[in-house]
Amino acid sequence: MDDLEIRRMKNTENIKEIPTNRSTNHRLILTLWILLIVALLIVVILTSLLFTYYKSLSGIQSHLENNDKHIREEISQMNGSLSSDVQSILAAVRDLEQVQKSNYSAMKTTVTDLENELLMKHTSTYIYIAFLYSEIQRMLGVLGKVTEEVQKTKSSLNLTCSTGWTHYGLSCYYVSSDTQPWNVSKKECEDLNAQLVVINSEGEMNYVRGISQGITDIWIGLTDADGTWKWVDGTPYDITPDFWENSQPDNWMGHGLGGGEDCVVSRHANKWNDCHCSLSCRYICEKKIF
Ligand code: MBG
Ligand code: CA
Repeated sequence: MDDLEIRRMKNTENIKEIPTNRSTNHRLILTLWILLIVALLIVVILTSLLFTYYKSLSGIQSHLENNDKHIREEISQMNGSLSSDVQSILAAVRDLEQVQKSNYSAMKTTVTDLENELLMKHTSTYIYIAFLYSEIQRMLGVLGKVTEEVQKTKSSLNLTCSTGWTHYGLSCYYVSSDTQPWNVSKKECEDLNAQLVVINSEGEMNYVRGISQGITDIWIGLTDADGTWKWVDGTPYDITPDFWENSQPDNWMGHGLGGGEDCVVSRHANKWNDCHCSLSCRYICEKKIF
């Protein structure tokens, strides 16, 4: 290839290069425009976002401010009512203190009164006990003297029972060793300046039980020969206790001795039975000391 040809070729290439550069410039400018528009769009979007955010922030701020205001108002109201509550509580406490003070003073007065009353009662009780004690001492002295006198009188009156007789209360008692019908027994006692025993009390009956141990039937001074029960010394039957066996007295006639049963025995040193007066039994005489 010669030089000329080479030059031609180069020119041809240069002629081709010129339109290519122009298109590249166009493309560059277009790209720049696009970038500019995109940048503008981004700016617009960001601005609107910022604006929206700012709007919502101001809404929140105003809401918070409202809340704050509301809370402040409530706190102020609460402060007001709290202070009035505290005032009324303080007033109530003061009232209570007052009431307590007056109650305490009333109680103190009552306690003092009670103490005084108790003291007075104690003192009077003590005085009364001392008086009773001295009275008892005096009466014991009198009793000692009376006992002494009784002993003297007893020995001067010779209150002992004769031999063969035993003593209970103000009487002497004799338990016969022989057996007799009731009428004879009555007469035997009278001959001894005594009478068939008259039982005036449970104590005396117990004494009779004691001295008639082991004896089946022993006559006592009770009869209804004239139709009603009578003690031999005239003591009314209805003022003395009785000690009848079960189903007695029965005025039994089955004995075949004629009539019923009009005279009384103490049986087995325990209870009474009416028997036919003709039966022979041991008997108890009683002699009054006075
Ligand atoms: C007897 C009595 C008698 C009469 C009889 C009646 C078993 O006792 O001694 O007096 O009462 O009983 O059955
Ligand atoms: Ca009988």
